[in-house]
Amino acid sequence: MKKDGRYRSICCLCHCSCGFIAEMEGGRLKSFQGDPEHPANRGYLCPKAASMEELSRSPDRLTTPLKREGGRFREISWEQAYDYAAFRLSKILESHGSDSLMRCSGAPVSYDARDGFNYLMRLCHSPNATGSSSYCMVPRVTAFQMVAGGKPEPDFDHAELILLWGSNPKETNRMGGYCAFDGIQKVLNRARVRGAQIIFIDPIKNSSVQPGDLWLPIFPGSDLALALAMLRQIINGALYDKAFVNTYTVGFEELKAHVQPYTLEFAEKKTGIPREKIAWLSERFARSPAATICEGNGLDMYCNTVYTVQAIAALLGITGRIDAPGGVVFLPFVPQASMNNLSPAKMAMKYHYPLFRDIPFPAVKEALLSDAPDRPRAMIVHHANPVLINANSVRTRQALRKLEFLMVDDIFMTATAQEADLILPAKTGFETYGYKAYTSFDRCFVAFSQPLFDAPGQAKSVFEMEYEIGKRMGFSDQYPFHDEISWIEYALAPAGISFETLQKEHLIFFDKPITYRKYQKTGFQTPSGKLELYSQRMKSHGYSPMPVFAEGSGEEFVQYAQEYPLWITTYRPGEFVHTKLHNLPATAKRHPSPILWISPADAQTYGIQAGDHVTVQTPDGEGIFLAQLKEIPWKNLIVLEFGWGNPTDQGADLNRMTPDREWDPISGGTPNRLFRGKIREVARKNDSASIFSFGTKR
Ligand SMILES: Nc1nc2c(c(=O)[nH]1)N[C@H]1C(S)=C(S)[C@@H](COP(=O)(O)OP(=O)(O)OC[C@H]3O[C@@H](n4cnc5c(=O)[nH]c(N)nc54)[C@H](O)[C@@H]3O)O[C@H]1N2
Ligand SMILES: Nc1nc2c(c(=O)[nH]1)N[C@H]1C(S)=C(S)[C@@H](COP(=O)(O)OP(=O)(O)OC[C@H]3O[C@@H](n4cnc5c(=O)[nH]c(N)nc54)[C@H](O)[C@@H]3O)O[C@H]1N2
Ligand code: SF4
Ligand SMILES: [Mo]
Repeated sequence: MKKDGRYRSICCLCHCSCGFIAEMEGGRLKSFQGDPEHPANRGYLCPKAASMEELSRSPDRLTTPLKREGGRFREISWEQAYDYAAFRLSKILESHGSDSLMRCSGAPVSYDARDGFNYLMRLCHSPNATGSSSYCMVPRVTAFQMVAGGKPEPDFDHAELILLWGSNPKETNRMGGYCAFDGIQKVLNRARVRGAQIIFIDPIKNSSVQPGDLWLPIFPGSDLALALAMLRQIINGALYDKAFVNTYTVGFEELKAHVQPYTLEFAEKKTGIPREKIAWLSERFARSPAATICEGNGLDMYCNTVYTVQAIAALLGITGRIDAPGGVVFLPFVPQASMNNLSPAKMAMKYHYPLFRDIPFPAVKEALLSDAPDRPRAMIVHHANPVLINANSVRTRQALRKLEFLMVDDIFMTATAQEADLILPAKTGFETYGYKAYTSFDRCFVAFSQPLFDAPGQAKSVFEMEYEIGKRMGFSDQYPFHDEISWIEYALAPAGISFETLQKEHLIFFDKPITYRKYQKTGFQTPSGKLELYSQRMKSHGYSPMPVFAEGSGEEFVQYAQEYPLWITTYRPGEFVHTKLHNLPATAKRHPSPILWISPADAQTYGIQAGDHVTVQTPDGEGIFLAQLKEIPWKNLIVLEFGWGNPTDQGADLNRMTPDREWDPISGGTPNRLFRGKIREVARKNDSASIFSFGTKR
């Protein structure tokens, strides 16, 4: 039990890793506040932080290892669990080789999530990684890597024009976790006070839009048309940075010829943005003395994500804004030990997605369902919920059942854990030691996190589980850590930070000031050393070297248009993080059910009132959602909420309804954000209809 007193730590509920100060009394959390000295949030905490103690004390927590036996889970001891895991994994490796093992991880919200079971993969000679990367950030990183050799981050503090392109930082705080010194909320307000213009490119007026900002509504998944038309306007209007383009880019002439078909008329038709507005935006962006683009997750989860962001990177490129003040900048990072240093090129199945860092989960799924010879036979799911987060959860479940061994470590019984052969109960970041390294426009820094609460039951740190299983597989001499403290020591050794120093200092800053225009000395980290507006790398792997227009939803929608008149896109509410927190009283009270947003005009057409329970059907499945009216500038476009569907909540699993037949050819991401559907049933409170409850019909 924690002694009474004040403790500094970091919140592990989302990527932002905000600093907070807790006051503990009698082993309970007496009060907590944002840490005013922590540069990622400067005292700000979002409402989710109020769930930290509930998370630790939830009666839903997994408290003991569970083994599947005859279709049921049986409680077993840790010794039995370690022996069983080691035996199954060793056997499968022996029979099928190192490629038969795969690690599936979720969004790297904490470094426990990033690193757990990764060293074991290395010791098993398996670089096979899958998870949520095809939906989250990595497609964008891949696109920037092709053009610029890395992922630069927006220099908000020096920008005169900020395009928030598919990004909703008020709800998601996304940039707080990556690079905004003082936290994104303060950074954007600073920009507004300074007189910078903020433009949101977004299908809906998201909650980050403030009075004075401009919102440009765009049809979901059509951003590629906008970016291509902007490239054409800027190139044809000679508004690009000629000196920069001449010296530091390759492929400009090819790009110029390539974008000619992408006229304003074309873009207007695809995006719904009037042509004059697109012309204005192109000129406004090109002529701005310092313009930046913060591309968000709103661009991921379409069939055209990588090409879209490749076009956005080209926009930043031809206007000379990459690594320039007020543009997007390559930031230094705290050096850390890599857990799995095996070459991703060696991954089994890698040849299908040669430019992508991981193996896209949809591809893993198809390999399993088709009994492909290079499919994985054993999977370790760590800190992830692949059943609920991938398109078509029915087929995801079927695929996981094809594995010879599925091991899941989690804190709750999730939709994925239900499929496991072995479930290991994990400690949360509020119950273990941990750390986070941050980059920012001021300096990089590392923050310490420490246990506040006792873990429930027998829950353990993932690093202890990993070591104990590794030891039984014969790797004890090769492990550089055996618990979370030795893991921190190992991970931070390259930075010269010991556990003891970190514990004492809590925040350690690195004097690595950011620098601009590094390319003048070192070139860009691309094969040509220049910005690649024409990517030979993409061409050599059979892709188009320049972004070609493709529909965000893929092509199959044509087939369904008649029977399913609605377009559906999805959103995530600020109260939750993906499939997490729905079962905790504080969040559940504020947001008790999955929401459907519909425009007043469509609501009238379909006879829907706010508060109705609406069954929405797609070609793949259906779910029940609570109707709310919302300003949506398109006819027949509705918005559904993502994240429900665990056995611990009563909500509709949105990905029971999403299609997994088409995907982005480069990143493997399915169009989880754009698919066809129809209203099947509407129930009003006083109806006797049985659907006046939530849940997914299986
Ligand atoms: N349709 C649709 N699909 C989407 C999205 C969408 O917007 N719409 N969003 C996509 C995006 S951007 C992402 S990042 C993915 C998210 O994909 P995931 O990261 O796989 O989803 P999470 O719900 O965050 O799953 C994390 C799991 O870790 C568990 N967990 C929490 N804390 C701990 C801990 O301390 N230790 C361990 N071992 N486990 C813990 C949680 O209980 C949960 O089951 O979903 C993607 N899928
Ligand atoms: N509270 C909370 N915070 C989170 C998370 C969470 O689940 N909950 N998840 C974390 C994770 S893993 C991620 S990836 C980030 C995501 O954080 P962000 O990058 O901010 O992304 P989203 O909130 O998914 O979507 C941002 C905006 O994109 C818009 N959008 C949707 N489709 C399109 C489109 O086709 N074009 C354009 N231009 N815009 C579109 C949406 O309407 C939304 O307003 O948030 C992180 N922070
Ligand atoms: S933004 Fe994320 S890290 Fe910060 S307080 Fe909220 S949940 Fe915690
Ligand atoms: Mo994400």
